[in-house]
Amino acid sequence: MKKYTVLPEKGRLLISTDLHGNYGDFQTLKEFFFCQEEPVYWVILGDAVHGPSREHRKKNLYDYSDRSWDIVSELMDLMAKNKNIYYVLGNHDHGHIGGRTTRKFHQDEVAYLRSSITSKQHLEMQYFFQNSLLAIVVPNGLLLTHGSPDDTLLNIEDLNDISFDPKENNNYQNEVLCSFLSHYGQEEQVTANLLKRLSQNLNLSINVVIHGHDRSLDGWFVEGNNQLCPVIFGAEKQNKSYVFVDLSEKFTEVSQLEKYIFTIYH
Ligand SMILES: [Mn+2]
Repeated sequence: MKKYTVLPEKGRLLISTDLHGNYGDFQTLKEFFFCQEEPVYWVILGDAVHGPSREHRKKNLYDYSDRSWDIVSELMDLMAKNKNIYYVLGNHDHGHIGGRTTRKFHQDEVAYLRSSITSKQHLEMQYFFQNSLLAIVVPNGLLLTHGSPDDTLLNIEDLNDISFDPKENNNYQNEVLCSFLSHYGQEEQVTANLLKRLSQNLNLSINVVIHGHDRSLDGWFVEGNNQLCPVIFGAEKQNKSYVFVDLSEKFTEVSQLEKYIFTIYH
């Protein structure tokens, strides 16, 4: 099944990362997206689900109620109507379709969410995650992923043979899956190796990884001079950030992206 796609070369692109059940942030992004002129695309880089428990809500950064299901349910509706919205799987999402369960806010976040919705809703959620992607290539020079992958992947076409169920994969496929879903910032040379290989595969010049999976109170950070992580979940409210770029502008280095990082609440 298709696990990556290549976006068009014209229009604009909104890139947002981890929501972790924060419906207010989702709503704000949605309003921004739907007031843009066409053509406009929206890539959501995973971990829509798993919000704070009651106990964690006492802490400032996590003062919102967990509306994981509402977000997934609405995304399913939006994506059925609008083919310009793309969802990339995160490691928290993966827990619902064969990946390892996560324990950030609950002992077993997968079991907790499953028990808080009906079995029909959970099946719909699993179907949604099963049909999500591992990576999106933007011809203007970007690779969009949840984690920041290492250079294990030998050919971008190999992504399409990977199953989200680790039991169906060989060791190489599981290493790639793990690196796309769960790895943090890479050394510059490791990311450069991966991007060089993918550029050759695709006959494009891909120079920067934009990923989620990590947090920063400041709202975004750069690693290895070729990776950018815009942060919503785990950023101070006034710093929560997304990226909004023109698909016709080429990006050869991460610093060119800085002027396209915007705060959600401005
Ligand atoms: Mn994650």
